Amino acid sequence: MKTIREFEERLHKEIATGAIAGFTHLYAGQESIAVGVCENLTNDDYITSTHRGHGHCIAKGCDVIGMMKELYGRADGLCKGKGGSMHVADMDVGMLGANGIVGGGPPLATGAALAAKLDGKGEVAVSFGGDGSCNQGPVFEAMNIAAILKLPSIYVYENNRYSEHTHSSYVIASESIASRVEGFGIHTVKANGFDFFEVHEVMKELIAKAREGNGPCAVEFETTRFYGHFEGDPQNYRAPTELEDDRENNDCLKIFRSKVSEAGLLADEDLDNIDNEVLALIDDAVEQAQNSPAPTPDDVTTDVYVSY
Ligand SMILES: Cc1ncc(C[n+]2csc(CCOP(=O)(O)OP(=O)(O)O)c2C)c(N)n1
Ligand SMILES: [Mg+2]
Repeated sequence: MKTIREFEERLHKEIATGAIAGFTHLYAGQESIAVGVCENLTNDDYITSTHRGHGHCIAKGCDVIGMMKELYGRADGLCKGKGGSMHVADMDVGMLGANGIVGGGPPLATGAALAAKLDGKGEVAVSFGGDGSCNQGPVFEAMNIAAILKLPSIYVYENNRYSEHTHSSYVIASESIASRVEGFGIHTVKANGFDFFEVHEVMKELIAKAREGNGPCAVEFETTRFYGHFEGDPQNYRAPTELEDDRENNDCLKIFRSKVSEAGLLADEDLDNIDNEVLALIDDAVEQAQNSPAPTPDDVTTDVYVSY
């Protein structure tokens, strides 16, 4: 969670210098969801992600330095600098891709779940999606076929209140996302996404059920994003104290720290050591990314088609 937070906090600064090209959507504030989900998965399980995908990639095990290089568009980035923020992928760890198409992930995860079912080894596929993506038609088609075929797919909704600049209460025509998904006969849970332990427990049960062949399930997590929809968004659609309040009371890292400290699971010193290790890793990632080579003009025509 701390690695994701620092990756994003650092990007917030580096993007402002103009060093990173393209559109970037930061995941800070939502870390407990990516990590609480992916801690229950192995490299053989699949995830699909969104335009706000850095957290999902890191939680699934993508190399952080390779990711930073990718965002800088470098030739030795995780996708050779050809993907950038919205298209980070790493098949070796089951990360099937961040995705610029809102609602693009659930159909891909459903396909991966079909492959997993045919494989018969108990793998599952998880799609991450925002509140806005629940209004996309392909999402419903995917859920319907997953329910019909009893696929091991899990649809995770991160309801961070906004789709771009529009509040979810204004555009979601049902009591909740969860109640809508239930319409497909899919077992659905609503949970607190600010608390890593709650996310982890809820997902542990849902993923185990999917692995055992009980068909798809879904979960709607309440969460918040600490930055704008995209970097540069002035966020004048949010209430004046909303962000301060979230940083004070709904920060999943603060909640994690206070829970593990109160339970005597980790000492302050251990947590500080993790923080320092993460800061050093992110410093190293930025330095390496800044000093890595850019792709050459010849690289433009490679990786365009799959070679057989
Ligand atoms: C099919 C499609 N429609 C519209 C967009 C433009 N768009 C990009 S992000 C976004 C909002 C998505 O909101 P949500 O799903 O809640 O995710 P969040 O940004 O909150 O993480 C929209 C409408 C898009 N990328 N793809
Ligand atoms: Mg949203």
